[in-house]
Amino acid sequence: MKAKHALTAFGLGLAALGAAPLAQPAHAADAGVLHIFNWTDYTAPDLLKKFTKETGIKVTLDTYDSNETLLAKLKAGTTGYDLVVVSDDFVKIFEQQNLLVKVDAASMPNFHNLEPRWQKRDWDPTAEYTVPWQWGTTSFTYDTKVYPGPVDSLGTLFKPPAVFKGQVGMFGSPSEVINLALLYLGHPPCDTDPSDLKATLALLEAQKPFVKLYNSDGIIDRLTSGEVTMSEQWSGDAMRARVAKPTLKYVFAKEGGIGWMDNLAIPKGAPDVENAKKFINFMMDPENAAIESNFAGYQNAVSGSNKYLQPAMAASPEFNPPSDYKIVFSPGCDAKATKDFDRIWTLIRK
Ligand code: N2P
Repeated sequence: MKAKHALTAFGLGLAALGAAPLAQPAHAADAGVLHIFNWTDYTAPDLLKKFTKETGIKVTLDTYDSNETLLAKLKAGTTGYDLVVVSDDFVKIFEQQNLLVKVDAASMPNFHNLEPRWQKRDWDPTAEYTVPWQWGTTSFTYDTKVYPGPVDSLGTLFKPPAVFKGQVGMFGSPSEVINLALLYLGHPPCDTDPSDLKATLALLEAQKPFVKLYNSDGIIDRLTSGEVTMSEQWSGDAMRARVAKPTLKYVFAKEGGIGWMDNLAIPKGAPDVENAKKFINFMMDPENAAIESNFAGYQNAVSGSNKYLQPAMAASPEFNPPSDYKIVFSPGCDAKATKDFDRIWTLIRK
């Protein structure tokens, strides 16, 4: 899935393409333009405006809903994008499939601003291909007006009370739905044990009558409009939804939640690697990292950014998981687990 964003409100988007004929492939002729492909609802407009102001480089933005969608898109061939955002558990997969350009972030002027714990990340220990974008957790949100709770378990999402029949939103990606289901059942992410997977399939099959849709796009709107009353969700989006509709509550379940860090990377075939590197360096500036956190509601990895955070966001429960909350990062599924997950996904979605 890809959503084209009309950024013309602040002078970007298609206007950036100038007089380029519409039929022109990719973006080879767009000197002075940076083409970003990022997750849905995840790029602060002010950040792009500031980047353009400081560098003269115009920016276009398209979005996707999952790592799987991005992977399929890049595998299909050159996309014309200069920058993409890949989650920790998919970085190795993209690397192994030869889809990324080396960025050698450690040699960039702002690299020293990264918090030491994020300079060497398991999925890219020498920052050869990526730098951190944002990190957060995955759990779910429900409307306390519809169901007063209390809720302390992922069981409310996977075995919902009757009031949620046909009311639940789940993400649209196999890795994010199945790994959360595995966590609920007490199994590790990317599990390939046949009996664990059988139980996971049974759980998701039984949940289906409660599920209105599987779609990672547009969740904030669906929760605030009441189109769904419970949804799998990422923490920052949960905060934004709750600010708009205070009866919504993001759950820190006793089973834990999935942790993730998304990372900036340059896809092979990027028309303008130098512009992409400029943006990567720009993102390791504390003020810029904070602009993004303030928009999206997620933690960043840049030291010194805290003083620029909006106090209400920085103090929000979604931004500050309880200290005893179990946050499980997925190691990244191997080919066998990916195949098993795809099989389960096909059965659930049919
Ligand atoms: C926020 C997107 C979060 C992506 N709208 C989680 N990997």
